[in-house]
Amino acid sequence: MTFEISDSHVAEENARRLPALEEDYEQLGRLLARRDVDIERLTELAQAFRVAVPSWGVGTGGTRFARFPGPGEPRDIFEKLEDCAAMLKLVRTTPGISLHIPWDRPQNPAELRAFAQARGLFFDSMNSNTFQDQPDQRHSYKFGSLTHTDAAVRRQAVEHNLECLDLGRALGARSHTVWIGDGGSFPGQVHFRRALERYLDSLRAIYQALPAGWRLFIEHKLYEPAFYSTVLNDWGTSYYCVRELGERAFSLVDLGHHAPNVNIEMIVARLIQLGKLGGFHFNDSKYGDDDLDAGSIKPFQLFLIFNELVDGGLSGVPGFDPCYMLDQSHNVTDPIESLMVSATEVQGAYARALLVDRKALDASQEANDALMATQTLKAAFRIDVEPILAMARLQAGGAIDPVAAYRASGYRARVAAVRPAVSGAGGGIV
Ligand code: RM4
Ligand code: MN
Ligand code: MN
Repeated sequence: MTFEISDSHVAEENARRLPALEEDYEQLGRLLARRDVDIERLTELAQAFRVAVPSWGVGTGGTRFARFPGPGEPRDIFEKLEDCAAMLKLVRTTPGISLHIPWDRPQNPAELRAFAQARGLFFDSMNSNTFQDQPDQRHSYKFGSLTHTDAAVRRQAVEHNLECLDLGRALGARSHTVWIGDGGSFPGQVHFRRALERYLDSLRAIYQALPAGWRLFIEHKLYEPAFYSTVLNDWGTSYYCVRELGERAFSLVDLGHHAPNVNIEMIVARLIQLGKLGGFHFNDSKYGDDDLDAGSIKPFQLFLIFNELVDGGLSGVPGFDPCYMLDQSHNVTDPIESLMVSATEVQGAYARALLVDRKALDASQEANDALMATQTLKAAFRIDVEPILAMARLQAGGAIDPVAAYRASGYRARVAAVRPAVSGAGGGIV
């Protein structure tokens, strides 16, 4: 493998940073011991954390306004997997890949599966795309796909999802994620109730074809590309739909798909309580579905979400097994760097949520002590868990400082030399 970041490079990089890490880890260990927390145990839990990488996240960056291809961008799914392997080598938490079809449709799924396996990667979730027209497509999705008024268009959109299931089966995937752009841009354009009925009809056909052991995730979004109304607009509608569909259907929460200021951690708690939280698309945003790096704008919100997840996990809610995935688009950064930083941000939010003194929090809640309750959360949020994450990576064979090790490896320059610039490769536009 020409582009591999070698073990010796990682070891060399780590050797320089090890003394400082050991010092910081020891100091943090003492601080945590005073709170009755065993740092080794926390490191083990952080090490077991996993978050999947989106195949569309390593491709060409850009916004809907323009694309600015960077050097050495992957030209096909194999090169995307090479980039994912580089990431995995350094952060150790990202073996799972979410695959977008048709952007990354493999000609030969068995070959792609073997290629991934050889690099320690596997396919996690399949993602359908009926929000864009493809060149060879018979019916247009301009006025909708799974909810279109014309049964032939709906059928075509269902067929596409069935193809994703077939491909996913061959690739060894274990879930399917459906996000549609269907909705209306003008009042009156779409009959709200009939559109939702059509959505459910189409989803039922997809659900019935779900391979054994798979889960179906549906992703709500309040607006865009439809600007007035969307068919699957919020978590409540999503919850209704997954309940109608059956026990293998779950709601997926994309952090960018809510109105500004919506209390997402509370939505997470609701879905946990109702047994229908399927998973996440992590990203961050200031205004809309900005697809910025996880934890880059609202790290406290990310922590509060993980606070609910850890709490849900501890209370043994049946069927609680959320699937963590990143869903980002990178406009001004190297996608590999952004995805590595995002993976560690998410892992860090998890580690900090594990540090919440739950007994103290419960007691404050029962006693209506608002100040101490919120201080209990803040006390965990304020702890810098970086030494724990770095130690977890080191022990798993990764890099103490993934971005520094990546930059020093010269990976980007090496791939740029053999991957001539292409414009418009791979999705990430919505
Ligand atoms: C959408 C949504 C989907 C993702 C596409 C690329 O806004 O978040 O999850 O598949 O973007
Ligand atoms: Mn998403
Ligand atoms: Mn999105």
